[in-house]
Amino acid sequence: MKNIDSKNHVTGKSVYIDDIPVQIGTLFGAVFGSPKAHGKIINLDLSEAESLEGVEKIFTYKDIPGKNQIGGIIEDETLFAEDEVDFIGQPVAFIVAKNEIIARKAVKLIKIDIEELKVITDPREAQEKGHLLTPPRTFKMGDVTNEWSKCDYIFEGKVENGGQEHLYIETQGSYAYPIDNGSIKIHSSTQGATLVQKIAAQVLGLSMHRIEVDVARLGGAFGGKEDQATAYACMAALAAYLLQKPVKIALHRIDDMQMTGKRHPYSSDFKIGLNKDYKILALKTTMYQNGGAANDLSPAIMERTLFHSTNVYFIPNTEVTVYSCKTNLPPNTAFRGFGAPQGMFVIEAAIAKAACQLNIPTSEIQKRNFIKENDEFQYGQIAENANIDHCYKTADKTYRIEQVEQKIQEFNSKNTNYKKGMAIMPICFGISFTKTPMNQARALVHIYQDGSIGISTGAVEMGQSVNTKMIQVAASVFSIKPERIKIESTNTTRVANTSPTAASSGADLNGNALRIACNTLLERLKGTAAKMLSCNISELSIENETVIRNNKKTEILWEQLIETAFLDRICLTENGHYITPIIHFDKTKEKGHPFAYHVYGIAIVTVTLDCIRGTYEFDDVKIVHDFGNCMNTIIDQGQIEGAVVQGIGWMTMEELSYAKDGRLLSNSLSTYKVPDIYSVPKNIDITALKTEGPELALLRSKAIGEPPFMYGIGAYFALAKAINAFNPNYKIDFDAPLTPEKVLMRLYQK
Ligand code: LUZ
Ligand code: MOS
Repeated sequence: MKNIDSKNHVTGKSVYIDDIPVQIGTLFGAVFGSPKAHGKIINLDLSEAESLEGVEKIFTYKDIPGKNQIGGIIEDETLFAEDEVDFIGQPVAFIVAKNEIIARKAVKLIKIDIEELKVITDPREAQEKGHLLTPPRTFKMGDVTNEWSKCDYIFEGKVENGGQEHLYIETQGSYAYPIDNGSIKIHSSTQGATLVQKIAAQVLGLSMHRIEVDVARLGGAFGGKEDQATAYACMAALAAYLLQKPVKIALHRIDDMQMTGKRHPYSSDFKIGLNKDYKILALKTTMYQNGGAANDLSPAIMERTLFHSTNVYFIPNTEVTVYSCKTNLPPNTAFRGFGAPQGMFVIEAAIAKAACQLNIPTSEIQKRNFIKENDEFQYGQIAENANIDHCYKTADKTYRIEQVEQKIQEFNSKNTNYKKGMAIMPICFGISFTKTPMNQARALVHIYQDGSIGISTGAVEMGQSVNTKMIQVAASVFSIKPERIKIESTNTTRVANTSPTAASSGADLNGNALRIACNTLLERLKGTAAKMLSCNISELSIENETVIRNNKKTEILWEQLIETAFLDRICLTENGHYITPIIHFDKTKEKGHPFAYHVYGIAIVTVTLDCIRGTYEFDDVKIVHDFGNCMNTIIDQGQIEGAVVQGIGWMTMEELSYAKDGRLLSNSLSTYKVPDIYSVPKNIDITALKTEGPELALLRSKAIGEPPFMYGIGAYFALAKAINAFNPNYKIDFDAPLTPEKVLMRLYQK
């Protein structure tokens, strides 16, 4: 099945927040954000803005009837600043006006006096001064301290990775209006409908049942709307509630870029020890996460960094610590990979450094240390179906790694101004929310009298095609045409208490809830058919919209079956509830079995570098990926291609730049470069590893959203190799993104 929305997307018919036909009298909101990164608010003068013709009202924290608090994990973030501001763009006031132009004009008329305090943007500086968002956490296995003496080689180094702007095409926004009985309906561009419902209720001082949140689809999210859509939904809801009028907000790009958090930059130190057979014996890492001014999802992201800090390797002695540092930047947040890319970049850097110093190919270390069946991850989970060696061998057989290397060497020996480089990037990503209680979902299925079906789940469609997969699930359980099935919007009154659609597990969790609901209905329908045929349920199945009895077609077709069931007063509605079995984690020991399963894969990344200009083109990304039993090849290939390009962007182009005063300098697409059609690899080859897939994946089809992002990390190491081929003085260092400017400096560094 193709993505069911594809035609409407390309013809512009799909409706996003800003396209919802508005009610008469709808007002428009704009946010006044702090112009300073840190300070005490001495005076806020709204008078001039308030007197602007067309301004309805300006809201501040003083107007909040409930709690001025939107922190999701830890209550440390206000909706509107009270006496202090902690980052530039931090919402201080919300202007509601007759139209958007007036609202934006009024923003400029607000005057604020701020007594400035010291601005910190560097996580190490924050840590030194004791500015931490949460206490540090350490994952340990074996005994690092006593292992160093057994190592033949020890290498140390420092790693920097930048943040990343989500750049969802649809910016943050929401549309809220009063409905009956003092309730509020919110259309929000959020990954987490229930989170918006819960926090909006808290801000308004209402119970959750007074708030209905509806999500049709998002124009992209990538994690940027797991937590950070909430503030804008709350602002619109607050104004709608207090004014009893419809209120809409949709951020302009430049405001969205300045005000919202991004992927976390980290600064890290590593120490790695190997024996003379290149077995990694010990790894010690300390990472400083730049959390921004409030927790947001940083504690959970820190946790996933720890989980993935050994990537796909078995390292018997490890000690990894992450500090979550409080700085005066917008609170950084979820972004595809959720801390894992940062952890994986560090271990790959450590291995690359060792290989560089030992003058051997990086793959010689990588392949000797792949995790094997029944090895223990440093968090206690035992590796099952550990496919990475299988991936490597398949990649070698399919793509001939040695030949790729030889060709590169030949090219490099014949060319002086162009050099090629190659890197192998293996991945291992754990599937499940690391917070066990979040791994639950529900789905609601109505079969209508005419045999058509409406399904609702907690999953949010954000371009990843989860809706298409949901229809596939229902169609396959009932064995009916997908055209009979409609997927409804994600709505808190139909499916309650949802986890955000995140952690690559939207399809697994919601699809399994849906499968359970559909199976229950199917059994009921078979009961009706058994009555019609006076036979046993066990003789019956439905195939291609026809009731089958003992492998023979009967006269009973789907529509007739449904009509009969309805007249027989059979309930044609069902709710399914799914929880991921097995998983658990004990934070006091930092051990457990947090993941339903792992996704493995390997990418071979090659690049051609123009050594005069410092510019480069990625030639090939050749991938062997463990899809399990892939339920939709087109969709999953699309996810991999997008993820690879996004990963390459993070590693090589996308450079967030902040001034010392905390101002984001790269606040538009002219100063922040994302991959475009010219910078995507010339060729992305994807080979599916032949496996049957884990039972805990939806229809044995493994989660796809985040894991392939990490293939992009290979881009850094491929580029470093190419630089080294031109400039032998260049000793690999780790300072991502490796932009053309940085590449050029390294090409000619002495
Ligand atoms: N969000 C979350 C995530 O709340 N918990 C997670 O474990 C996670 N993992 C990946 C992406 N988003
Ligand atoms: Mo996410 S990074 O919202 O799965």
